Amino acid sequence: MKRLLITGAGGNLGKICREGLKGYANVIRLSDISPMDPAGPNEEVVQCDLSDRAAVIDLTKDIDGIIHLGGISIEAAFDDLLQANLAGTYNLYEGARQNGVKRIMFASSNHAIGFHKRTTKLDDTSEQRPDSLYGVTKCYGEAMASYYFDKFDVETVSVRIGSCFEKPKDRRMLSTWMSPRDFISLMKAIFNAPMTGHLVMYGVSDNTSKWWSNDHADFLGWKPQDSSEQFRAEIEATFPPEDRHDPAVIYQGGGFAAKGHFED
Ligand code: NAI
Ligand code: 15L
Repeated sequence: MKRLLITGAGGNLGKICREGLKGYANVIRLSDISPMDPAGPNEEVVQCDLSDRAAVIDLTKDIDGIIHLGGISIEAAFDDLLQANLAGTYNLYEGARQNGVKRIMFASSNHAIGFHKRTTKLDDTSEQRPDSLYGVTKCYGEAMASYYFDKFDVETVSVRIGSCFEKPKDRRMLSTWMSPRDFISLMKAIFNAPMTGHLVMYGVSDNTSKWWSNDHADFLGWKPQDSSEQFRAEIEATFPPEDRHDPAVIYQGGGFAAKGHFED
């Protein structure tokens, strides 16, 4: 990997990547709409709004691979999602096409499939069932990735990330948790793979309780090292047992599925 672009570099996963991928590429270009720490060795820092097409075309020049994390990461008003997640993702793919970028990691989300029940085991072929407008933007991103591969040969791994934080924050995350360490090893596996085409997979650690089977992890040769089990006793002592009639417990997307329309 010579030149890697990370969008959303100022956010939670962006900071994890900035630290965890130091030295992985000759140059890492870090971009966000918000100010970031100044560039260190082998880094470039470029503040850019993903909804500004001309700026994004410039941002993607002289780049081999992109980790696309930038955008709104929770449920939000449609007009905001429209700019950051819909226009932003289109602009990024156009930049990639025009500038010959070979491969993208698209940060999709479990909220693209969040209206499946927890009792249904999913795989990469399962139907998209978004649980929020935010989830709809992730389905759109996956479709954009598929289209840009089929028509223009820009490869993407769309990773339906579960919950990537230092540790699980509630009982649901015992199933959806992904450790930062596993996230970084997955980023390397994605860009080290000889070919990917467009593939969909789940970003989840080796938790005992999981709702997703992940054949494409094997294809990439990626094996998660961590498991949420180390946090189970603490989480179960902190949070009361779940009510199995609660929609936030029935559906994989949890609170995203249970909440009403954001703008009502
Ligand atoms: P975050 O909200 O901490 O980071 C997103 C970054 O994108 C922020 O720094 C924000 O300033 C930037 N951004 C927002 N609008 C922008 C725009 N118009 N132009 C440029 N930059 C913009 O989110 P986090 O947790 O780091 O997630 C990163 C990505 O991974 C997001 O796309 C999110 O949807 C996805 N994801 C994250 C999960 C997690 O567990 N952290 C789970 C599933 C998906
Ligand atoms: C996501 O897509 C969000 O970006 C993140 O903040 C968490 O809410 C995560 O899903 C989750 O489902 O835990």
